[in-house]
Amino acid sequence: MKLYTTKSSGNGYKVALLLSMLNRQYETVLVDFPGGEHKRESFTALNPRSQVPVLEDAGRVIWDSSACLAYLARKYGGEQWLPSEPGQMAEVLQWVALALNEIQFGLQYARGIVRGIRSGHYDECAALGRKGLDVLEGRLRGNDWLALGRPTIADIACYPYTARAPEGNVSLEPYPKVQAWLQRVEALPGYFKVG
Ligand SMILES: N[C@@H](CCC(=O)N[C@@H](CS)C(=O)NCC(=O)O)C(=O)O
Repeated sequence: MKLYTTKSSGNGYKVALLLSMLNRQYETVLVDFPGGEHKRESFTALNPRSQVPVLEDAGRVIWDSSACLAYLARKYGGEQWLPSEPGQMAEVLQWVALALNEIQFGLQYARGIVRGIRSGHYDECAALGRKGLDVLEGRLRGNDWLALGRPTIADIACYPYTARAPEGNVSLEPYPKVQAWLQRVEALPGYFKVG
């Protein structure tokens, strides 16, 4: 199995985290973003969006972190990380949707603007990110995990850019339940810190 990513990609990190928690062996292929490798045909043949992460497994190519998480969870994780029962699956996917909207276009993009690797309207991104954090905080007031009362790909999908929110000048201080949840994720077997 191969994971195409970069050293600083939080989306790649999601996939690496689940692979580690599932105890799966894989090869990391670092894509040279400054050199424009992701825009070349050799890479766009894998992902027409020119983005990491991309997963290659048994002749199958999967792009987008959420699709990679779903694939790995169902193929290697039994019923734990993404159950097949429709209602339970939907509960998990609601939170994956938050990761792909408020967290990506809010917290991830705010961080990218602060780091100078993305252009855009910082205030709008930060406000959207805080909206996502409000939703997380509300959910975590009565729950240890985002879905089903246990760790699932919902937590893995939301973790990296929530943890990195302060790098985008979005403080986590107003979000004590979110901070406690980050620590619970960090205590899971197979967790590793990036970088
Ligand atoms: N929704 C996508 C977002 C992927 C994404 O934003 N990847 C970034 C790195 S973290 C990237 O490849 N950016 C390069 C670009 O968009 O040109 C996912 O979850 O995989």
